[in-house]
Amino acid sequence: MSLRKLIVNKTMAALAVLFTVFSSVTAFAQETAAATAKPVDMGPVHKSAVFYVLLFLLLCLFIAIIGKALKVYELTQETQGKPEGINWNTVNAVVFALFLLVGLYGVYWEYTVHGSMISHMQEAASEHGKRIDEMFKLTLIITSIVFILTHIVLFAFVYIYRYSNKRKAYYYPHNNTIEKIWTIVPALVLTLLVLKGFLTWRSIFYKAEDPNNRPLSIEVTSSQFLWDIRYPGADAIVGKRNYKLTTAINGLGIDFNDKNSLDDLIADEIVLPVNKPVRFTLASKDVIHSFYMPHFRVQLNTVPGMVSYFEFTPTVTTDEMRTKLNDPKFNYILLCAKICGANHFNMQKNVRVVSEQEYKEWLAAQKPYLTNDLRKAFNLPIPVEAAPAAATEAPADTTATAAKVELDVKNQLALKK
Ligand SMILES: [Cu+2]
Repeated sequence: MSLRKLIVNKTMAALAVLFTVFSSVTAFAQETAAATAKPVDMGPVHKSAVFYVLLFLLLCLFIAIIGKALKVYELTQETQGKPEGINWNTVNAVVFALFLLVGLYGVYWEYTVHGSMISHMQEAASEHGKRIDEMFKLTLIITSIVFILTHIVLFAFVYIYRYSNKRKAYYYPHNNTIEKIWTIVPALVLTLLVLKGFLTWRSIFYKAEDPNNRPLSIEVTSSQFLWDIRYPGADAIVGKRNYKLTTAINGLGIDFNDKNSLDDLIADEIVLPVNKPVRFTLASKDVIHSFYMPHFRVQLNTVPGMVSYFEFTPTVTTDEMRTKLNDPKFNYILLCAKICGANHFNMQKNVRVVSEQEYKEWLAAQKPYLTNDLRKAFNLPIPVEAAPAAATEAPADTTATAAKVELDVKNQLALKK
């Protein structure tokens, strides 16, 4: 009888705890309701880590209280001669079934809400982009079907075949036919996907050069946190570079002893003629960045110490895309897709795809890389109208790199005088 009394007391205690939690929650809710009348700045509270730690501890405490209350309820049942209590097998099975339903709704939500966010990306604006999109769609369709089916089977089995003392588990150790099916089918599907990926990759990176339609060459160099863009001049070739030639006035280390460098142009944006192949030469001055132009389905790392290439053909001009998307402010962009440092988000450049005629007009308006200071440093003749008197005293022979660096210093000193 005294035990029974104790249990009764425990139940009372559990009820008292539940009542306290309920009343404090209600009181808090009322306080918040009152606060809506007079707005309070909760910003600093929501930003502090302590707030979330406390919230987490409160949640743990809440779960622990519920657990204790249930345990007390079970003990009471037991002492009253009802040994069954809560059927945890059924509870688990129902939670699994709910998890499946919520999960499937999550998949639906992800596809519709986030799926519609890529509307600006719906059409690839390059030739190879269409092939990449096809692969992406095929992979997504196959994996979605497999994902949904396997998860329905997984959770439905847990629910349907939960423990019951009315039936006995069926012993089914091995079946060769099933083993064969679930080995061969995934192997075939994966072979198809990998082969398609391999062929797509080759078609993008191993193009046979067409002598009648040579790609336009553009060099892009990344550094923390900007892009340097170099266009070739009339010769259509960007000149050589050597990192040893890097100085304050020659940030890219361009070798102006190479004749191809002399007419190279500096640009502030990337402008591409439509339907003409373009070959980007990519390099980096400090860390690994990633050359990413999402609308053209172009992405390649720029790696310090090595040069990489990406060749593609833009097929839709900026104006056409603006009409298609019904967005007069639309612009293609170049981004850095590597978290390369604190101001990584700043690495953006405007990209414009225009007609051949517009491209030529734009190119004619770009400034040359070779400034008069650089001409002095490389001992090159300075155009008559701009030549200052001090530039003529540099010695003529400059074949060795060491001599060039020395000369550079000398010239800079001369300029300071
Ligand atoms: Cu970067």
